[in-house]
Amino acid sequence: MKPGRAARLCFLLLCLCCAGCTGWQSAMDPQGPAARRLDQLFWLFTGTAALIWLLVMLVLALALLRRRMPPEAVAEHRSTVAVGGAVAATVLIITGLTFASYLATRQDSAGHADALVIRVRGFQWWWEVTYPDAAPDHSFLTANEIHIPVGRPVRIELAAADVIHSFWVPNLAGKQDMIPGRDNALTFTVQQPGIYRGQCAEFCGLQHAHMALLVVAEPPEAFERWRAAQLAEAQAPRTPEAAEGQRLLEIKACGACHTVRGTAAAGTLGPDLTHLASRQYLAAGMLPVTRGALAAWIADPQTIKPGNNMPMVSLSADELQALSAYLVDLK
Ligand code: HEC
Ligand SMILES: [Cu+2]
Repeated sequence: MKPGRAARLCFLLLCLCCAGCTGWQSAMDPQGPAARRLDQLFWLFTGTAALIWLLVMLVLALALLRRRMPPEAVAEHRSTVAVGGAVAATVLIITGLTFASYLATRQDSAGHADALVIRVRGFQWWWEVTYPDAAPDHSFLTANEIHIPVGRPVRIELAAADVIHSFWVPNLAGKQDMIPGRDNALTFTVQQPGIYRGQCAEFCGLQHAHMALLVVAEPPEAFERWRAAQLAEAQAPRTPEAAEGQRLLEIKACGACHTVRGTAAAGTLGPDLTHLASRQYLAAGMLPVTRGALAAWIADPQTIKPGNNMPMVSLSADELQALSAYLVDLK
């Protein structure tokens, strides 16, 4: 290996270790029973494999030390016993590990009577999040950021709009694929309030690496406040500039792809923008939600996230200012 490549490999390993230890998007820092079961499974597999490796090395070393062969008959008898024993041990160990992984993951797709149901649909390259409710005026849509109450099971129903994606929030649960035409689900409970980062885990095209999401786990009261705020229609413009922004959003192409509840914009090809500014990031983790970032994104989404499905809409500088003034107020 060339020294440059070795250095890069070391750097990568170091980064992985840091990410693992700090717990930022790490399966090694479980924050709920589902993730903890997987973490234990990981150590069970690693421990078993390490033990077997040590054992094999030991036997190999012994064999190398005792080079001189015993008489033929004895050797044959011994090796039959050894091979038979090794086969039996292999079958036992593999059966045990298979059973352990069944136990660890069987509850991931189980239903819970009191689970909070959230629907997540993968798009190239963002996440549509629906909070369904029996009363239609109590269900709402958002994108890329999922709020959940701590201590209550959450059932995420997964679907895909275009290609196969995979929902993965390493600190909270295992991966689950999102497959067009097939309904998958993932159930987990989070015990610690916090913000957990997730990532699409199935290569889904050009911007797969920029398809992140956040899970915000908060105390039940904070979650209910958030839900009530999301249910409301969009904040009405407070300045003439913002009012102009709303008008532009409705008459330009934006409204054909985006919904802002309470306005004429009702498209469904892009993220719902009704409470855009209540979220932390734009474009699935790419930019923070600030007025500057909004203007940059709208002015040229294809330079920031090449190949994504939002086209550049031709706008004057004033129009761009008005749109960003309007959007940054959609709390
Ligand atoms: C052809 C459909 C289409 C049109 C037209 C369109 N967008 Fe988008 N927009 C998208 C898609 C798709 C995304 C998600 C991109 C991604 O993250 O990969 C997006 C993302 C966004 C976001 C980030 C939202 C988030 O939660 O991450 C904003 C803000 C936005 N668009 C505003 C606008 C504005 C303003 C206009 C009009 C000038 C507009 N869009 C026109 C499809 C469109
Ligand atoms: Cu992907």
